[in-house]
Amino acid sequence: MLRDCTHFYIQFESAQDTSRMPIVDHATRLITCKLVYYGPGRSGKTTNLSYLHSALPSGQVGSLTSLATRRDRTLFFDYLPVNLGTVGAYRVRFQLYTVPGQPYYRAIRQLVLQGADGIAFVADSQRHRWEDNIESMQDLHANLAEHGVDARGLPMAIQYNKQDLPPSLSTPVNELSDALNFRNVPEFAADALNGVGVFDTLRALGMRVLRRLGAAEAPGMAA
Ligand SMILES: Nc1nc2c(ncn2[C@@H]2O[C@H](COP(=O)(O)OP(=O)(O)O)[C@@H](O)[C@H]2O)c(=O)[nH]1
Ligand SMILES: [Mg+2]
Repeated sequence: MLRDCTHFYIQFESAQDTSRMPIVDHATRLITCKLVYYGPGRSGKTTNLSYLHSALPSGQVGSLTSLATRRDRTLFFDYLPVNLGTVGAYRVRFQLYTVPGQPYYRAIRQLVLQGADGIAFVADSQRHRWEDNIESMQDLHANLAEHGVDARGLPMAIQYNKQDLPPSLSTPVNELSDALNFRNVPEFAADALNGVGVFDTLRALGMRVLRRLGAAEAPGMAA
């Protein structure tokens, strides 16, 4: 996973806008990036983290922490730390968070979003969730704006989850893309329950975040 990162070298000095940059600890040679899985309630954000937790070797992944409300199983957020290789002499750790998608948890989404280095937007491909996806994308942009963050500068990947469902129940990727991917960011069809598209989404987002950190492709090496 993210073995490609070795194809990058880092120019820390060139990093701009340090307020939102991943944490680079030169003493321990560790880069820590915060990635937030965003999207409407029940789109499959927790399922992404669960899959990563079960599929990655224990040396690469920590425990999956979930904070749930008492009355129902709605999650406040999930947290999963993942170590995915090295960039040059630096180890890279991604801290993955999910937000609760339900509209009334806006304050929690605001908190979880704080300091995010990248966003994985998990859309629910089920036809009846069309409006919820669009509302959640608008909510994301509004919440980022409240943090003073211009969404256009923030690395993002979009995942069209539940594409395993039959066409009668799910919207095709191209239609979802037209409605949601106006920034033309990396996008992936997914069936997170079975892991399809899960690593692709994380890898694409991770690469974007590391690039933004000041990483540049080493001459002559493929991305
Ligand atoms: N068919 C199908 N169901 C999924 C997929 N991903 C998640 N689900 C189901 O969707 C529901 C909500 O998933 P969850 O990860 O809890 O959503 P969250 O609210 O975004 O964290 C659960 O019942 C999952 O089993 C998928 O790719 N395909
Ligand atoms: Mg969840």
